[in-house]
Amino acid sequence: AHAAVGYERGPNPTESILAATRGPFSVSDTNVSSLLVSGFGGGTIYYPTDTSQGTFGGVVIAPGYTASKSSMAWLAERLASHGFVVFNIDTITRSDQPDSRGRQILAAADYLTEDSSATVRSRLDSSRIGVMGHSMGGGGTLAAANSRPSLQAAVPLTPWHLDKTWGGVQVPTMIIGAENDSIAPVGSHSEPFYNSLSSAQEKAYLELNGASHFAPNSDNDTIAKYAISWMKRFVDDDLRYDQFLCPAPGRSTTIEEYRSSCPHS
Ligand code: 9J3
Ligand code: ZN
Repeated sequence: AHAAVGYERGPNPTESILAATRGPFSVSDTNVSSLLVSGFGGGTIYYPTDTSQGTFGGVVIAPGYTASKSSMAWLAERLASHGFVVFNIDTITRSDQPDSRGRQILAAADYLTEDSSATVRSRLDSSRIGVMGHSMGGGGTLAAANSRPSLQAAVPLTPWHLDKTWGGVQVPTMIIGAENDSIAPVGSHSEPFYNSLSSAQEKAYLELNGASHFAPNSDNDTIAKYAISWMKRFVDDDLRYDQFLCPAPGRSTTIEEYRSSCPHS
């Protein structure tokens, strides 16, 4: 046991809490119209209704090429139910490229912290923001982390980007790749991205066993468990989640391989 050192929210985590499709917090949501924002395409903010435990960290999620926010809604709501204010965004156009998606993630983070409703902002700790995205949105997640080192955590999901070198990223980053991804094959995307993270003190690479490029687009307990644990560990500094990250999990029916900087300091 240890004294609380971070921004712990919610009960002591267990495997079964993380495996459930909903976490311990009730969640409400509010839509942000694309017509009322600039720099990204609007979206849906999911937030815990609870106001009794203090503020929550924030997470911005971006979709992949041709996709809309609906493709990531399962994860946005699930993450919020563990105690995060989650902004699941649309991009300006569905064909925006990864670097543009990265700028849009940052514009959405700024909207969340500065311009969102009083209901949302009263629940948000604007100094603790993480970023996620799928495919080109995962490439955008790397780009966002590279350009804003003050972000607390990044989780690119089956990320796609033409740039294979991310040695400037200092943000704690967990890359989740899929073994059978033929659109962003791990050998030319996730694995070189992970191997290039020479400036990130805290990093992990999770490869989903037998999974496709589109694994992040529907309920996936492995993605949820590790993405939530990473956000809890680094957005909330919640050391209770170290047990799921270190020592690194071994190969299993759902995990092809896992590499990391364990132990996380
Ligand atoms: O799902 C993605 O964002 C895909 C990346 C992709 O289709 O790249 C080909 C141009
Ligand atoms: Zn591999």
